[in-house]
Amino acid sequence: MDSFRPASANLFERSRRVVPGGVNSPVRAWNAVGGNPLYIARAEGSRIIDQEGRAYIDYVCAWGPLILGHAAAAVVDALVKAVPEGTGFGAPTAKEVELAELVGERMGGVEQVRLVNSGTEATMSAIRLARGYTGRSKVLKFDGCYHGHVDALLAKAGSGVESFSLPDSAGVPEGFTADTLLARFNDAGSVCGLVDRRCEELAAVIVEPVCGNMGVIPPEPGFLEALREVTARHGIVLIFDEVITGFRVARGGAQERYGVTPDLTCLGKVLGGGLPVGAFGGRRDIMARLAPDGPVYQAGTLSGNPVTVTAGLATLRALEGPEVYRELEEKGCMLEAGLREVLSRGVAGTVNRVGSMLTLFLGPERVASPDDARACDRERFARLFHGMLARGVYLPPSQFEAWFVSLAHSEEDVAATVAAFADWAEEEGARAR
Ligand code: HOZ
Repeated sequence: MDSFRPASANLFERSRRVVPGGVNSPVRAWNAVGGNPLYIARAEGSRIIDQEGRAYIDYVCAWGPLILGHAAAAVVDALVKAVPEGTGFGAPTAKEVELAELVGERMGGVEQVRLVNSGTEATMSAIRLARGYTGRSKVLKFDGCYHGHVDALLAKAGSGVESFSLPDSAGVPEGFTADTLLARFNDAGSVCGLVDRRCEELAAVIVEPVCGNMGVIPPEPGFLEALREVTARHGIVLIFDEVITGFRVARGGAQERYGVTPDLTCLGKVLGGGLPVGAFGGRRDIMARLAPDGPVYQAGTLSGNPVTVTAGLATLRALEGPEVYRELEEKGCMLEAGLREVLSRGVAGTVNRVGSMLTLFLGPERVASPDDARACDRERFARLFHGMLARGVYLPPSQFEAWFVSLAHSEEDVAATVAAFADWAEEEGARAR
């Protein structure tokens, strides 16, 4: 029993009796870092507050979508107004049209978009659509890129799969991944060769433009451009999974930041301001293959739910001006600089950052590939996680996840985080001596 957090420990014990592993998504069980997960009572701005009433500076931010921070007034006010008007109709609404227009206006390549309910649904549907559009069956994904728990994409996936060291998942018949080819992220030469050889079978190449589920790994210069060129040359659908990066790393997502336009884009929880939602969209001629206009079936009762769409509209409207992204960049930069300064005092590791998403890797001096990330010191990360928690900072409970800075994080929050890291590093150094 965790005597410091008995309320969370009690809930975890109760939960384990009625919920598999005690959680509704594996990484939340803290298996990668040990101990009992915090049970969150509420959250506000940059802070989550646990069942004991303790507040922590939060860098999970619901795994990315809370760019405005927790319980942002713009989102809460819109929801308070929308909920009494009805929580679901299973019929079209004006708001979903507005949201589709807004997404298209921000991401030039998204001429049409369809809402679904999660990032997993988005990638699953985008792949079916790519196959229906091209009449080909194979899909190429990258080692370490995670696209939700779609059967065909649970091959060498990152995120929770990596934390648990599962190469794959049980329950996925061989045939389901037989059409999935694997390539190395940031290795343009090998992927282009593979695509050239298998082009007649390949329907799609799917990639996280910034790898966010092996920790943050930015694309090397020219990598995304090479994917764009080789897929266009062979009529293969290039899919960007922007579930994490969309509207976070730039107003128009990673495709704007790196200047590479995919054929299809998958979006996730940010479109619902943190509520359950996803979307996929892209070129009109491809999207036209979807039912009811085309032969590729895809549907959902909760798709375009008026409450989630309301939260998404409020979030995107609040992320309007360039100053918003400047501020996110500055805060991310400040956190990176502070962490690096502490590393320079003799802690082995590095920081990868793209805008307001970053990962502190303990061990290697450079992480440019999932293999580099796998070489990290996971035990040390577990000590870091608990050391930071004890100092009031809540990190993702795995070395292989991204940290997210929101607009609600103040400079004082960032400075307190760096001070906590410095303090932990000193304690860790003393422990090693
Ligand atoms: N693997 C997800 C983040 N990359 C975790 C989602 C969750 O537990 O909510």
